[in-house]
Amino acid sequence: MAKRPQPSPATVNTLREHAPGSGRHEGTVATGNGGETHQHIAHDSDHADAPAHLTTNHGVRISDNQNSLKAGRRGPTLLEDFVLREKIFHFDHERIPERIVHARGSGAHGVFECTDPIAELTSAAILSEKGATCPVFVRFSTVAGGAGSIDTPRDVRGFAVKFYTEQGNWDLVGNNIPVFFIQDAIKFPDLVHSVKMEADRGYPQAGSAHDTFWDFIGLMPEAMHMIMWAMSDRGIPRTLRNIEGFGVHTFRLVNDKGQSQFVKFHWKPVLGLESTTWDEAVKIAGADPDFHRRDLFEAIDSGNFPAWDLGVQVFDEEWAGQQPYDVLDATKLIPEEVLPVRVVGRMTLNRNVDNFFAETEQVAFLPTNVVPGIDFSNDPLLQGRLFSYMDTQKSRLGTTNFHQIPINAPKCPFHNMQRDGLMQTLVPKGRANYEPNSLAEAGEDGGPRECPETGFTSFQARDDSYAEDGKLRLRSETFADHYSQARLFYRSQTENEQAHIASALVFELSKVTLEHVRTRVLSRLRNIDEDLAKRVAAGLATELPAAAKPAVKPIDMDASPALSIQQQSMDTMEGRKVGLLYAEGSDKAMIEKLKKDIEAKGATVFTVAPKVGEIRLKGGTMKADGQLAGSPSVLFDAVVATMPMDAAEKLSKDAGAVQWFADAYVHCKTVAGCPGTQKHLFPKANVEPGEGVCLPEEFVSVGTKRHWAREPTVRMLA
Ligand code: HDD
Repeated sequence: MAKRPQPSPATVNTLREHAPGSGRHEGTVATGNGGETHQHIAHDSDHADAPAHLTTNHGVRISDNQNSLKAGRRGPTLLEDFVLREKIFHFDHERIPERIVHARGSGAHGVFECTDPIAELTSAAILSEKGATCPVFVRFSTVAGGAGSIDTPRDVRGFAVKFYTEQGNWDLVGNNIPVFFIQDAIKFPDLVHSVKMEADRGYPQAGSAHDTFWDFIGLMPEAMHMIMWAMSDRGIPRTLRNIEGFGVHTFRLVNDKGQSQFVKFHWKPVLGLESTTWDEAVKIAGADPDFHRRDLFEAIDSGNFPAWDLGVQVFDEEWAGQQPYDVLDATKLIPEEVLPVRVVGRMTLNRNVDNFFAETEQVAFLPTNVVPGIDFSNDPLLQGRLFSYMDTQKSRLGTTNFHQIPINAPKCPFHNMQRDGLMQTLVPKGRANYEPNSLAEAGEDGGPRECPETGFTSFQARDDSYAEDGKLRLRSETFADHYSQARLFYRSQTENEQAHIASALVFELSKVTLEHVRTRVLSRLRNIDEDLAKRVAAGLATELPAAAKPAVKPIDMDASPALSIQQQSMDTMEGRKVGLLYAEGSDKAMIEKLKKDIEAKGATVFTVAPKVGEIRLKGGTMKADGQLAGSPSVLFDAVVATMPMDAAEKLSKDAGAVQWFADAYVHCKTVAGCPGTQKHLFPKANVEPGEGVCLPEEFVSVGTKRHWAREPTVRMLA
C-alpha cells in the first residue's frame, strides 16, 4: 500500500487555520475568555491584558484544544487523554430535564420598589415602607411547548417573580391570565397530559388545537372561563413587555398585629397591553421563533427597561362571603370595577442574564416561598401547588441543595441545621448540626435559633367546616357555577375581540378530529353566550347541539372593561418597534428625520432594505438593520416606507415586498408609504386608503396603535 505523505512534526501545529477574531494567535496555545464566568477561577494569564489560559475543570493548563491524543499520526485515540474525556464527559451531561410545564422561558433581573406602602395590611418589609427596594428575577414562559419551541403559540404565559427580600425569598408564581383551567390540583396532571403532545404520536408541539386537549376541556366545565381567556387575544401577546400578570389565587396579607385580609396580586405593564392577530402570530413563529425572548433581551440591552406596577385587591372574609362566587375558587376573578386595584410598587427589569442556563434554566420558583406578612388561603389549587414545586426542582436540578445555586439563593443570610446532600457547596463549621444544643455553654458555636418574634408564623385561620364535615373528597358547592364568569369575560370584550374569540374557537375545534368532542364543547358554549355558540357552529358548518345542563344557572354580571385589551389600549408609541423600508435612491435626510421623529416618541426604528449592506441613497450611503426577506412586517408594530418611484416600481415585482405591506395592512397596523409605494406597492398589496394608511410625514401623528375597524374589511372572522 502506498504510504501517505507525512507532514513533518513542525507542520502539524501550523495545519490549523485561524479565522479572524477566533481569539487564537499563531504560536500560542488556545485561550478561553477567562475571568469570572469560569466558575470564579482567578485569571491565570501571565499578562494582564491577555485572556486566561484554558484549563481542565481541575485546573491543569491545556496545551492543544484542537486535537485529541492519538497513538501515532493516524492511529486511534488514547484512553489516557483526560483532556478529551473530561470535555466530552461534561458535554454529554449538559442537559437537565426540562420543566414538565413552562419549559420555554425567558428571564431577566430587575428591581422592585415599594411606592405606596401597606404596612397596615402586611408585615412584609418590602411592602411596608415607601422606597423599600429589593432585587428581583423574573421568568416569563409559555406553558405547553418544550424548551426549544416557539415563542408565539396560542398559550397562557407564565409570569414568575422571585423577590430577594431582606426577610427571605418571596416567589409570586403567576400567569398572564387571572384564572385557571381547574379548581383542584388533583386534576393538574390530567390537564397537562391532555394539552402536551399526544402520547402515542408525539405531536402537536406547543399547541392546544388537538383532540386530547379539547376532549379534556369539554369534560371539565370549570375550564370554560379560562378557555375564553386563552382563546382571546391574551393568548397571543405582542411582546412580554405588554402582558399583565396575576397571582391568580387568593392569598392572605397578615399585619404585625396578626390581623389578616385576603389579597389578589396584579402586575400592570407600564407600556400597556398589546396583542397580535392569529395570522400574525403564526407568521412570527416562522420569521423569528425567539421573537419574545429577543424582544425582551434587546429592550433591556438598549436601556428601554420594561416595568410593571404591582397592584393588590384587598378584601375581608365578610366581603368575600357576599360575592356571587367563592374567592377560593381559582376559576374566578374579582372584577376591578367592583374592587379596584391599588398600586403598591413598581418592578423594573434592568439587566439581562449573563448565562441562560445558570440563571433562566436553573431558577427554581416555589409558591411556598413566602415571607412573614404573606400567607396562603385554602384555595385547593394553591394548596396542591404548595406540594408540587419543591418536588419538581429536585427532579430537574437533581439535588435538595438547589437553593444554593446562585440564582435561587436568598440574598439575606440563611442558616439552619440542614446538612449534606448531593452537591453540597457550603462548608458549615463546628458540631452544631442539631438543635437544641448547649454547645455555647462550652464556648463552641451553638448555631442559629428559632425566632418567635420575627419568624414566619402561619395565620391562625379558623375554618369550622372540618369540625362539621370530617375528612371528605368533594368539591364545595360554592365552586359549582362554571359559566357566569366565562360569560362576563366574553361580554366585556369589544365586538372585534369577540370575533377573535369565536374565530380562535373555530380554528382550534376545526383541528379536532373527534366529532363528539366538538359537539360537547359547543354544548358548553351555549351556556356562555348563545350568539358565540352560533358563530362557532356556523364557522364549523355544524349543527348547534342542545346546551349542556349547568350545575348552577349562570348569572349576568356587570361587564368589566378592564378585561378587554382594546378598551384599555394606550395610544402611545413608547416601547413600540417601527419597520422603516427604504431602497436604492431613497432620500437619506428623509430617513434620518423619520427615524429621529419616531425615536423622539419613545419607539425604536428598525431599518429594512432589499440589501443589508451599504447601498447608495440620495445624499449618501446607508447600511440597513435587516434585509427585506429576513425582516417581514410581522416583526414590527407599524411600518413606514420611503423610496423613489423607480425603486418602488422595481420592488412591486418582488412578492416579499408586496407581502410586507399586505401583512401590515391586514394585521391592522399603521402603513405609511411615500407616493412611490402608494402608487406601485399599495395596489398590489391591497392596501386601501383609509384610517391608518398615510404618508411618511404623517406617520408620527397617526402613531402605532392598531386600526381594528379595518379588520372586518380584510378578513372573514367568525
Ligand atoms: Fe405551575 C411551573 C404558574 C398551577 C405545578 N407554574 C410553573 C411556572 C409558572 C406556573 C409561571 C413556571 C415557573 C418558572 O418559570 O420556572 N402554575 C402556575 C399557575 C398556576 C399553576 C399560575 C395556577 C394558578 N402548577 C399548577 C398546579 C401544579 C403546578 C396546580 C401542580 C399541582 N408548575 C408546576 C410544576 C412546575 C410549574 C410542575 C414545572 C416547573 C416548575 O414547577 O418549576 O411544579
